[in-house]
Amino acid sequence: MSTTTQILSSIPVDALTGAISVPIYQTATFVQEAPGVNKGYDYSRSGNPTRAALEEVLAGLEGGATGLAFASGLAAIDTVLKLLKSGDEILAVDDIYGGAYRLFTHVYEKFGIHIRYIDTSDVVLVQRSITPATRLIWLESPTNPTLKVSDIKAIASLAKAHGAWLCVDNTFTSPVLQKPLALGADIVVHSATKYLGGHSDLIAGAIVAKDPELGARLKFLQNAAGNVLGPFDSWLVLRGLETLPLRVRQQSQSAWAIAQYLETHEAVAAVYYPGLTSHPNHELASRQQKGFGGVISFRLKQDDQQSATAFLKTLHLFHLAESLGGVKSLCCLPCEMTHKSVPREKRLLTGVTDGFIRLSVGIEETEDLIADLEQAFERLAGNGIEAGIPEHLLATA
Ligand code: P1T
Repeated sequence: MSTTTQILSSIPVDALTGAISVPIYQTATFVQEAPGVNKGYDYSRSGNPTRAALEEVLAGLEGGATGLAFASGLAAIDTVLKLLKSGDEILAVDDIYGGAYRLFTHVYEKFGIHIRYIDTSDVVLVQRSITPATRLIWLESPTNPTLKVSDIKAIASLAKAHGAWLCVDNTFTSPVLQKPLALGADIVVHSATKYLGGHSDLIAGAIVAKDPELGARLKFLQNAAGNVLGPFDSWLVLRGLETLPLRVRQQSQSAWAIAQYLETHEAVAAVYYPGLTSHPNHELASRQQKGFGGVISFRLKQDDQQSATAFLKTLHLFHLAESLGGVKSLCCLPCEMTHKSVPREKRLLTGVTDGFIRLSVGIEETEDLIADLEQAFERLAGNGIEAGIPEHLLATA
């Protein structure tokens, strides 16, 4: 069955009225017939029918036993970390979303959880880095923002052999392009703010656990701390999911064309996109993913913040904003925006320079997006001040 058919057929029709759109149960509580006697719901933190419909679809899409919907991607990540206890260790990918880095390092380190960031695209390094204290291996694949790809299947068997959980942040590919649980991961998390929601109009997160017992532990933690997604936002994500395969297909096609365009552009020093044969993990990505997604990163030859900022400010269709995966194209400067909480020296080690640019490709026509980039390159070439060349040098140039 295709993913589109799977999504559309698994969203339930309302049993009471036949409504084809899941009703929004905007309620805090549910009236009980007698204490403890209810119709399956007692209080919306513990469970809500609109959220439950979404959670069911998420579990199905990722191929897991339990789906859980959260108030944000970070709330979902936070809940996975609560599986750990003091003295446990996390091995995490070194190129990681800045907010996840902040949560790991600045919140969980102080509770005695040790985090080591390594290049997980190197399986041998992962193997060497596991210690008896390693309880969780954390991957983003592809990573945010350098689009590095790690071998989920190989790392899953290492994790299993050492009694650690493997959690994959599947935000960048969505279940349309990659199914980490089928490759052996134990947990998948999402910033549902991105592709799953798809319209940049909500903040949401998701967890899918492969195993029902682990799912029940995560559900307990979610309810205990109250990190839930509200009914209306649950409905918005459900509605977004209906077009997920169509959006991701268009975004991937455009991104591939744009990555090729950028790679041959004289003003570009490097392009990071797993769909390019020049990408170091291209072969693995082709095997592991059904497509390469809608995010591309690149560096200008003038690899400094001033030039990159000038370039970003001249784009019209790519809006300068944090986030990704929505129908409208976005662009950002990770060093000042999404990855500001990662120390500069750590960022530079993973290649995220001060002039490093990230694009999130939307569903606009491919040629219009390329034309937008082209005019920005022309302005960069034609205008030394905007390109960051100091005025006193321009005078002598
Ligand atoms: O923003 P939130 O819904 O809490 O999700 C956090 C998150 C988790 N994982 C990945 C891979 C992410 O990219 C994010 C959020 N990222 C951005 C806001 C961004 O622009 O990169």
